[in-house]
Amino acid sequence: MRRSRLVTAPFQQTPPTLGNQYADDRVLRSYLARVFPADALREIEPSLIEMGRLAGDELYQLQLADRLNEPQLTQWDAWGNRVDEIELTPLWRVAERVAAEHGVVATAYERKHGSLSRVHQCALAYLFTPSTDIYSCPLAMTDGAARTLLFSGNETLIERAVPHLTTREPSEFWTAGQWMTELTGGSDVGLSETVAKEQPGSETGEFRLYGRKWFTSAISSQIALTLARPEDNPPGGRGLALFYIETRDEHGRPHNIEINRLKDKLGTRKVPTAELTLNGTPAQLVMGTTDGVRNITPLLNITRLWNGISAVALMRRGLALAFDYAGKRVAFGSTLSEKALHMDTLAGLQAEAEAAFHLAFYVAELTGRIEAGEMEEHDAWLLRSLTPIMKLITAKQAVTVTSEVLESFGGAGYVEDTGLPVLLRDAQVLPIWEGTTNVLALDTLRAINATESIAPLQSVVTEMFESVHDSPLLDLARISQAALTHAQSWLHGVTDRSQREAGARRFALTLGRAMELALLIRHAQWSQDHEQDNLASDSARRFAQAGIDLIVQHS
Ligand code: MFK
Repeated sequence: MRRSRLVTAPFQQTPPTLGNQYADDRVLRSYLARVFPADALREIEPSLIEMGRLAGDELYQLQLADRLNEPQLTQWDAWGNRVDEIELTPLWRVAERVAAEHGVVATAYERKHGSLSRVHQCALAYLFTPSTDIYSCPLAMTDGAARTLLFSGNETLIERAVPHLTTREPSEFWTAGQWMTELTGGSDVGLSETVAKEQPGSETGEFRLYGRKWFTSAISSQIALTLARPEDNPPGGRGLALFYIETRDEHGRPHNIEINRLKDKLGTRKVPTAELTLNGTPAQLVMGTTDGVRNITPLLNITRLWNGISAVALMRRGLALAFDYAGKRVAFGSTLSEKALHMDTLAGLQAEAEAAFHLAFYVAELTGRIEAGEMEEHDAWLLRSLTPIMKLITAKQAVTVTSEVLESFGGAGYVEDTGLPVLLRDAQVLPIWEGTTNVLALDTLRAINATESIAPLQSVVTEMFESVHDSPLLDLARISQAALTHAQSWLHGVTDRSQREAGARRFALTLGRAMELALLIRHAQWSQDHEQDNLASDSARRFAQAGIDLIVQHS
């Protein structure tokens, strides 16, 4: 007699999935409902629903399938010719088309909704970014280059490049690089060694550039803005000039540019970041023969905004997956979503992400108001001071939150083919490029130094609290205000240069957390009043409990 074998179905874990990334995003939808007039929101919503669908479905599936692909550099062809061709990954090729068609850059320049078009564009970028493996990098620089060229008033270059940078037609779309970093430094750009030699007889500011660029992201771009020192100019940032380069000649070959190698990076591995030698690269002056560092700052400020939007986007993606998984994963007799500690942990991360979201989008609002000429009192000061603060704090939050998200999956979060580890690796670039935390903390001091006071920040925060009437929220408002008062007294009290510098990071982070809390409280009150929703209030409470004031005396 044959013995019957007991057959049990093997355990199978249901993986996390994503829905429509716009429809499922309480924070984004609630925020847009507050800042957009209802008719304008109705107009922009189809674009967000469509981007949310792509991000949660086709692009996400492509991203998972594309995991092992990386850009390839071919330096020589079979016949010994130097070609320096870059082959992008399949996902990036799709991302370029989708970005153009959906106006992920263009929306800000079409300005169909005045200053709020910048917010609309950032919402599209926020949805698009986590499913496209840092294609946000070339888009950020494209946006920054368009902004910088428009600001320069150089009509020849504006006419030549801006229509390409801001088009929705994929075949016409150009992206831009931002080539600043040299071997001498990523932060101290004034040390740049690239030399610019004026072409004899040139009347239109034509130069040839000679030097090495050490960390050039998205080398596949059609144009780049870069810095070089015209011969006989003095050292330092003032002696540099801002140049416009078209990277390929009429045959599609690099324009006297050698791509020495692609960088072997911890993350952002789909981004073709290269070391270059400029060997007589034709370049045109953008605005004057000096002050290159100052003249490129419009680009820096736009890419820093993108950095913040990318930070909140990566946090959102991690949390969307973690919350979904918590409903599917069973351990010790129940789903993780029924476990108080697991959900408490996720709620703490959600609070950080939500606070960061409001600061990043507030800087988008300020950027939009300045671009559209709809400035309110203090806006210019606020934008200059809050851009570095927002960039540095959201980047740090992204690293913390994505690290915790991986942990919330246990071992699966550490295994590459879940598609989870890349979140942390990509987040880790955010505090490094576009100015490290310390460089931006010092930039914050420089921005504030002119007035030696954070009074404009205190006054907008006071204004924000005028609409707050819920008693627990008012208690939280006092925490934000107390942190700002402390920061102001630190600024007045610490006059020693070295002590001030040593405390700059804690000062900037305190301003960032106080501002994030204030924005979260204002929104939470609105959400209580208009949506009868207390979730934002819960996040505000948790965020405040995690600590706002990080300044230690005598630092
Ligand atoms: C996901 C999206 C992310 C996008 C990815 C893009 C990938 C690209 C990869 C990269 O290229 S990363 C490299 C980026 N590099 C940096 O971000 C440089 C970091 N270093 C700094 O930011 C330094 O603070 C800085 C180079 C600006 C200091 O240079 P200097 O030579 O010491 O200049 P200085 O004297 O401080 O500033 C010159 C002028 O610019 C001053 O104005 P004035 O001439 O009127 O006095 C400054 O006030 C002004 N300025 C500096 N930073 C400014 C600014 N103005 C407005 N906004 C700012 N942020």
